[in-house]
Amino acid sequence: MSKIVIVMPAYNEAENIGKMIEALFNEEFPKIKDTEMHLLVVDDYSPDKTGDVVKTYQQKYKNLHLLQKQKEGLGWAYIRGFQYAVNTLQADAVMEMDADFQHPPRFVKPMVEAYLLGADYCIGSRYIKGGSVPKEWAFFRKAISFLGNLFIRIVLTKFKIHDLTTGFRLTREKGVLDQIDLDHLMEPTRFAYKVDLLYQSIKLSKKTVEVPLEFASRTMEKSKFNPKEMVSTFKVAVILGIKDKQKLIKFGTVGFVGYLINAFFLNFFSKSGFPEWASWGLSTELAIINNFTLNNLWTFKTDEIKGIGNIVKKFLQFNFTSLGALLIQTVLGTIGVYFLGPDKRQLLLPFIIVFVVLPYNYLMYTKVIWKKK
Ligand SMILES: Nc1nc2c(ncn2[C@@H]2O[C@H](COP(=O)(O)OP(=O)(O)OP(=O)(O)O)[C@@H](O)[C@H]2O)c(=O)[nH]1
Ligand SMILES: [Mg+2]
Repeated sequence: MSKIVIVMPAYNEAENIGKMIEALFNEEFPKIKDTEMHLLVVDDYSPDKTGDVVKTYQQKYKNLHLLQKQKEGLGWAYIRGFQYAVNTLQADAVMEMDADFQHPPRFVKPMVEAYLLGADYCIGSRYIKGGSVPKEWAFFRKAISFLGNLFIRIVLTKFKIHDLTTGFRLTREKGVLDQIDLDHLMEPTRFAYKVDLLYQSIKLSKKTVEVPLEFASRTMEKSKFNPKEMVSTFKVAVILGIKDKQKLIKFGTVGFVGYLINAFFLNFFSKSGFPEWASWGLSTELAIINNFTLNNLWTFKTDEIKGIGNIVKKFLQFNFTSLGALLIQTVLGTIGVYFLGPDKRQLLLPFIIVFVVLPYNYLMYTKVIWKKK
């Protein structure tokens, strides 16, 4: 049976935490089948004695745990909670959930069900059908939340996921959480740690699902909506977005150098009286040699092919996959020149490269030649 630990940071939540514990243990957990549900409250020695409330309930519920530590901010509360849940409690999956009822307890069950159906990462989503943000929120706050999310979706090019800043999530330990270096997340003292964690989790997860979440407003106390948190969240998103595109940028640069070589020799060979097909074919092959070498040493440095035998083997394979590109360019180029005339030759080449050859190449390089082990 799977063991799921809900990690719940609570700072000065003495008024909420008792109600939350009762709602989970009395109402929600009994409805969840085929799992052992646990709750781990992470308290930073709250002055209002949140920890003491939890201790009282611990006598009643054996699956209720308390981790107390010094205050270091929201990210660290979750990180230390995850580590305790995995190392000490041996969790198969962890959930992130707030203590202030903004994540209503009734949404735990559908998340667990998605996990039991095979999801590695479940995202409680406010921006899919069935999900929502509080009606009480002012238009301004709704707009900030929606546009902020949209911005992060664009920066990270994660259009398939609708809610990238939600705090309600479930993560499988094996294959996802156990692959993440929790001690080195970006902005661990802040809310922004969520974006880094989400970005890494989506990458590792084979099956990510969004489950609707009706996000509630704070019931007990006034919200402390904070522009500093917002700025750091966007900063993390932008840094991750650039990192994410690094390979693509390098690949594009190598491709451009390849294009220059291609263009130079196409001109050279055709001026030297080579037949049309030979000029295209030869100049393309020279570009292929350039691309293999530069991509291996730079773009895919982390997966660099080493050793003469391996390099020869992979170079042959590279040529074989490039045969597709060679064919595409030679055929399209020859046909193009036939219809448009030789003066359009230099114009034709970049078109064929950008729209046909580059997408084909990137796919082949990442999925075949420099495929991750
Ligand atoms: N242990 C611990 N818990 C924290 C800390 N900061 C926040 N929390 C808890 O983490 C959860 C989320 O924090 P909130 O302050 O509600 O953050 P928020 O939901 O983004 O903002 P609000 O709109 O003000 O509710 C709550 O259960 C808090 O009690 C912290 O530094 N340490
Ligand atoms: Mg809150």
